[in-house]
Amino acid sequence: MLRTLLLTGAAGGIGKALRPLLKDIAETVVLSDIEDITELAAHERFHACELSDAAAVRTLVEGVDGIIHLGGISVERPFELILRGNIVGAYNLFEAARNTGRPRIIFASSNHVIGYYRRDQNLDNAVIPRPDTLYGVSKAFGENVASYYADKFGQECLSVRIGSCLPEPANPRMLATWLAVEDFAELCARAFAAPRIGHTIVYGMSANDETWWDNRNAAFLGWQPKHTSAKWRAKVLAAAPPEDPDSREVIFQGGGFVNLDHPG
Ligand code: NAI
Ligand code: 15L
Repeated sequence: MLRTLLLTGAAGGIGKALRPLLKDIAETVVLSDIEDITELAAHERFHACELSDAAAVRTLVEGVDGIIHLGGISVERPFELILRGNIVGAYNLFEAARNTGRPRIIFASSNHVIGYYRRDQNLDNAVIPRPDTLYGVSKAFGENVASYYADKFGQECLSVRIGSCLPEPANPRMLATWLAVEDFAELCARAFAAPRIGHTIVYGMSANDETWWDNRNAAFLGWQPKHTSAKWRAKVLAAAPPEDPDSREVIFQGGGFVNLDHPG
């Protein structure tokens, strides 16, 4: 059990769903975001912080024993926003951790780091990135910062290439990419409890019937997802229009992100 866990991006979709599950991981959870969070459980407190403000991030990180870093831009946006939230933000967080006792970090990376691989390719965690968006590029930057800080300073980190962490899969693609928040919480618990993680990359998906991803190189974590998208299969397929197998969003792992306009 950690004494104090920091959760950035706590006002977002995953943050809200994850909060109740964190009381099994830490005695106190510090919630952080640029949006205010006013309703707090007994074990939670709130600390507003803009991730691009290095001094503020340093103060935020001081004294915590572990970090789940969800904060930042979570979809494709103009570069200035991505630069602030995901690139400067990730750098500030790792720099603050390095200078304040090196609390272990779980970094919310994304499947959009590898979105330009095809769905008929099975990927392990050693493949080179093929980002599908500037957003994916920024997540690859975060993974690289994590790798550098692990090698140079011994700052440990689990980069989780999250698939689709929503209450339930919303389209046929998500039958492969869906991650139950309970499985994510269990992964975080394993990462904090493991004797050593260095910098490890893991794909964040539940025990779905289809998958394009192979987590064998991270098997030492002992993470075995318990949930599956299979229970929504019939509902998802009934609601979805027929898929065109020749469309780019069906060919590539990143789905609709590969069709987004470049925001330049
Ligand atoms: P979200 O967009 O709902 O939440 C992100 C939170 O970060 C928001 O509450 C926002 O206010 C905060 N934030 C944004 N810019 C900030 C800044 N400059 N300083 C401080 N806080 C800032 O995203 P969601 O869905 O909860 O995802 C959480 C993380 O997981 C994100 O980093 C996202 O990229 C990643 N992820 C999520 C996936 C999903 O399926 N939901 C899939 C892959 C990755
Ligand atoms: C992500 O990285 C996004 O944050 C989220 O909004 C989903 O679209 C997810 O990937 C996905 O690929 O389904």
